[in-house]
Amino acid sequence: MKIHTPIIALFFLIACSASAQSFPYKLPKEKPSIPLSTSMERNYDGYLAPEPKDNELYSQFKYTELKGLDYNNHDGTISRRDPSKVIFENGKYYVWYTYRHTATPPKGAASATETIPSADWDLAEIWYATSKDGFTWKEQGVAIPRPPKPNLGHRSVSTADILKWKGKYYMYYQGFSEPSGTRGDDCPVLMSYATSPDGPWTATNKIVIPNGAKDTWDQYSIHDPYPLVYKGKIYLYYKSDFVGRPNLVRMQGLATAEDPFGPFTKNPLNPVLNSGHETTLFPFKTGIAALSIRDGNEHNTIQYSEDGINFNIAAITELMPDAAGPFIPDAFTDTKDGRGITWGISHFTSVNGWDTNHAVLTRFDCDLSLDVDDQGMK
Ligand code: AAL
Repeated sequence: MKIHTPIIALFFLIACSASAQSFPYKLPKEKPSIPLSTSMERNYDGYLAPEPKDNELYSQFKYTELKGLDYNNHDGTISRRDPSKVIFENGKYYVWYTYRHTATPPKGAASATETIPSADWDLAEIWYATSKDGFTWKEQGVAIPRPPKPNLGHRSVSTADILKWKGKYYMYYQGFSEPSGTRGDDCPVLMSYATSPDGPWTATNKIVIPNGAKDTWDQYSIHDPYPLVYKGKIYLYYKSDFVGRPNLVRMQGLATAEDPFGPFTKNPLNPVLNSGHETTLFPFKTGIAALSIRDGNEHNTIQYSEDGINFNIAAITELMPDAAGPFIPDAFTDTKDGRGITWGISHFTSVNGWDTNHAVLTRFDCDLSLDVDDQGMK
């Protein structure tokens, strides 16, 4: 084959320029002006800091068993799960949670009776505990009981979260009027209010966040209500399930209100988070950060949005706290400089899914605070 000298020269030139354009040995901090692969473009243009240690929203999670709560030797008859945020009032920490104490562990919807639970959160009440140090807790008993039939929630009340607004306390929670699992995990959100975190709580016995219209993403369930105060309003995040079992796709929406009794307006861009299961969010700098924990393409991420609506992945992590209820000192202060979180209460379930026999509350610690350095020191 005859090769012309000018063609050889051209190959030589291309080879030289390619090696001149290779990535240098030391990874540049700024995006270098050379052609980049999609992956390296993302490394500079994406939302993630190049290294977790440089990323304020990166953390790993440490777990510590709580002291003071009895589980009947973990025989499945006592369960505590889905903790609320932790708040600090009257010189102590408070947490609310789903409490089930039944004669048997859950047996599925087909076997459910007035006394046999279908699911771990069936035949449950909302109980609370207090603590001086966040490790040893004293169970205080029921905060919100199941109301008598035919009130909404007479079958089970579960998965509560707390709002403090103008000096009063508002509890949002799931209210089941049939055993969970009968069709799906269907329920609306109810609300009770009190002038003290110790109660007594008054139930409104009304749906406060209604299900979506037929054929919309949140038509069947509104789960995991999670209120924060942001931009002068109540920003209440929630989870719903597309389609229905066995093909649930879980995403999270936002509903806002100017009054704890509502009306709540669902955000037109819902769902605002395409992943996660239970809701865990907190004010961070001028925006809102979210833990996207168990389900979806973006599970195991920590996300950030400047407006509480448009979230981007800020960090990828692992072993995240299920159903985390963090202690958020500025959850209700309408801060414009959110400081983040360092600990909270989450749960471990004995088996994932409907078959969960029982769940236990645990403490988690993390470094998602702007007030601690990488070693967790102030
Ligand atoms: C939890 C939460 C809701 C569901 C069930 C109990 O993890 O998402 O509360 O209804 O599972």
